[in-house]
Amino acid sequence: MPRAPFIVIEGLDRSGKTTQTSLLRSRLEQSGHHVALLKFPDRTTPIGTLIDSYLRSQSDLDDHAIHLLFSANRWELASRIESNLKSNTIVLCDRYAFSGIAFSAAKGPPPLGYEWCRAPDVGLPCPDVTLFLDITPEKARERGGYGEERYEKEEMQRRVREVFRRLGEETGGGGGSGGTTTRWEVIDAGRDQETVSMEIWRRVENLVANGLEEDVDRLWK
Ligand code: NYM
Repeated sequence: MPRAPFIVIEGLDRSGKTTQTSLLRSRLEQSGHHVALLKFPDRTTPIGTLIDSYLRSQSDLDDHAIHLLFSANRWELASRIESNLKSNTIVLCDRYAFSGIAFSAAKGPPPLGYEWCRAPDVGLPCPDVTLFLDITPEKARERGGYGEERYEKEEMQRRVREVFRRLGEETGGGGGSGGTTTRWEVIDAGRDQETVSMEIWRRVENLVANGLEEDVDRLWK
């Protein structure tokens, strides 16, 4: 029996990621699929509580320490992702390891280093498709700018976007380190909500209709 696909939606802050994730979930459910919606960071777990406090600047942590907590927060849910997929429940995830690397590697000085940032996430379940919602910092500003949390600054977002671009090239190409083959789809998220959601549907339609025979892959392994 085929398993369900693992779909990740990634993107910059203000890219409409959370809205699009919820629209996609409704559409999948209306088509009769079971869907488990996850969001990283998952602020409800004990590790997530530490992350939440850090993001709101209510606590301070060393850059390495917070990076490892974000990754641990994903590992906490890794087995749930796998068991859902096996029982034919689509896993739809709002942010994943790619955000973890992009935001941490864009920090500094001193820089953490791209390879170091990627290491703790090696071996996590690999998404079958990653939809990257791309938006220019200028367009994001038009949408009302950034909020109050850490990282929500234009210069930082510009650097984050660069790291995402690298991740897409290395991971999506299939020729990247470790040969991981998530299908990496860049979607212009600067357009209106309906156009973006139609495009997302177009890019996942076949995958969800057919399911997958092969086991879940591992990230960067
Ligand atoms: N973020 C998110 C990280 O720095 N590392 C991670 O591993 C993840 C999953 O947290 N600015 C950052 C990106 C966001 C912030 O995300 C909170 P959201 O989607 O606004 O709750």
